[in-house]
Amino acid sequence: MKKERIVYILLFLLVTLTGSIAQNYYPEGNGWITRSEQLKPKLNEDIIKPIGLVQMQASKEAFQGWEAVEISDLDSFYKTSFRQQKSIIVDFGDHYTGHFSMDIKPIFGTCDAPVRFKITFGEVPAELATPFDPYKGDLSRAWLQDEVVTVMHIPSTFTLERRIAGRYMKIELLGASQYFDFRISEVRFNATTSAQKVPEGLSATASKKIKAIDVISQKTLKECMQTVYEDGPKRDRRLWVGDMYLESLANQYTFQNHQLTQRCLYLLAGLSDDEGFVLGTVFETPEPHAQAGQRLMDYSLLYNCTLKEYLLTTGDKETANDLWPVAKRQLDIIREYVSDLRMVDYEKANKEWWLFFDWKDGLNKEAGIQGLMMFALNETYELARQLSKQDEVSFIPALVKKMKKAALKKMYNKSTGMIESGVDKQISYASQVWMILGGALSDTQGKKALENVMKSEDALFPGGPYMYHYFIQALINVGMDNEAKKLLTDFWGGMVEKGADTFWEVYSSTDDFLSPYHFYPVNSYCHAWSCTPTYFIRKYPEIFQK
Ligand code: RAM
Repeated sequence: MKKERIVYILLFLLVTLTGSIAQNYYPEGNGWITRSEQLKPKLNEDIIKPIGLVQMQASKEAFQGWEAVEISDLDSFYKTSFRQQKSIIVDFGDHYTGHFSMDIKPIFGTCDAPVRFKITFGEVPAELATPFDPYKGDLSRAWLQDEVVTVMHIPSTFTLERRIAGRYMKIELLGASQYFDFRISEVRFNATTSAQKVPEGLSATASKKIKAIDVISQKTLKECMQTVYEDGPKRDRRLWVGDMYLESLANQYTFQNHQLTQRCLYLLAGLSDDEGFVLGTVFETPEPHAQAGQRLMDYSLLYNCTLKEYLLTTGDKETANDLWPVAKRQLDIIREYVSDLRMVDYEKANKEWWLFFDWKDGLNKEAGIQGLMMFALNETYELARQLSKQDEVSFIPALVKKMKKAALKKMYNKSTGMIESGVDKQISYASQVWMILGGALSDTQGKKALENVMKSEDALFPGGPYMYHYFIQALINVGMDNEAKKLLTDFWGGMVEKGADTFWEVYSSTDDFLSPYHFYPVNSYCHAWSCTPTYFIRKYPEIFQK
C-alpha cells in the first residue's frame, strides 16, 4: 500500500472515530449511551385490520366540527375498482402507531404505467377534513401525515416507509392508466409498542367514566411507549424529560416496563451537555443525539425526580448509583440561580434557560421555579437517602428551609391566602400548585390557596394537561380528594365525551381549536403528558375508584 494511502486511511479513521465519540462531561458518558442501546426494547407488533369505511361529516356538536360517520363495511371497497372509487377513508377502529401497507391487485388489462396515490392519516376526524395548505402552523408542515406515493407495479404490496400514528386514513387516486384497472384488496397496519403487560382491571365500584378515562390513558401511554418514551407518536416522536417523568409514573401502575425508563435515564445522562446538564430533549436516530443547547430548567431538575421514582419502584441501586453523579450535578443549577437571599434569580434564569411549566401565554414562572426547585431538592435528598449518600448533599435540608422562608416572605399574601408571582404579583394556578408540591405551603395554607384560586376569576388558568397533572397532585397533597376526582373526571372526561381515542396534547372545554402552534391539525392527539389519569386512578383507588 502506498504511504500516502495509509496516511489517508489513518486520518479518515481518526476523524470518524473522534467525531462519533461525543465530548462528555462525565467520563462514563459514552458508556451510558452504549448501555441505553443495550436496553432498547424490541417492539411488540400487532397486525390491525380496519373496521369499515367512513365519511367525515360536518357537525356543530362534534369535536372541531367534524365527525366520522360509518358508511360501509370493507367488502365492496376491496372488490370494486379503485379507479371508480377514487377516494375513500378507512377507519382502523382505534388509534395506532406503526406502519401501513396495502395489497393492490389487477382487475383487467396489464399494468402499463405507475399508479399514484395520496395517503393522509389523521388522529382525529378534523385532520382529514381541514385543508393543510396554505400552511399556517409554527412547526414544520412535514409533521402532517400526508404522503404522495407512486406504485410502479401491480400486483404488489405497498408499504409506507414513514411510521405513522392515527385512526383514520384517506386514500385518494392522483393518477392511473386508462388501459388497465385495479383494486385495493387489503389494507393493514402493523402497530408497534413497547408496552406488553396487560394491566389489571379497576375495582367494580369505579364509575363508568373513570373506567373509560383509565382505558384511554393507558392507550395513550401505550402508543407513546416505543423505543423511548415519546412525547407523541405523530409529533414530536422523541424523548422529552418532562414527558418521560409523567409517563414513567403512569408506567409504574400499568405496563411496568421499567427497562424503558432505565434506557431513557441512561440515554439522557449520556447525552447531557458539556457542563453535565441534562438537556430537554434527545433523538434516537440516525444515532443518539441531543437537541443541542436546549437547556430547559424544569426538565433538567425533573430528571432527578424520575431517577428517584425509578429507584423506589425497582430497587435497582446499580443504575441509581451509576447515574447519581448526574442527579448531583443538576443540583448545581439550583445553587447557581438561587441568590444569597434564597430566592431564585428569576430574571437571570428566564434569560439563560427555557422555563417551560405549561403552554400558557403570560404565565409568570418565578413562584413555579422556586417551588419546583424545592420539590427537586426534596426528591434528590430522598434519592440520596436511599443510596446512603446524604452526606454528599447535606446542604439540602437547610437550603430548602431557607428557600421556603424566602418564598413565603416574598410571595405569600397572608390576607388573600394566595401566592403572588413576579413583579406584577400575578395570581395563577401554576404558582399555588408548585408552592404546594415544593412544600412551601402547609396543608392548611395550600388548601386555602387552592380554594381561593379556584374562586378567583382573574387567576391564570392551567393551559394544558401537563399542568393539570400537577394541579391534581397538589389537590391530593392537601387533602382535597373530591376536588381532585371532580377535576380529573371533568377535564379528561371532557375529552372522552368529545370522542377521544387517546388523550390530547392540549385541551380546553371552551376552545376545540386551541393550538400552541397556531394550527390545530399539527397538535398531537395522543400525547404522553396527557396519560396520567391512570396513574392517579390506580395509585389512589380510595379517591378515584370508589
Ligand atoms: C412540546 C411537546 C413536548 C413538551 C415540550 C416542552 O414540543 O409537546 O411534549 O415536553 O413541548
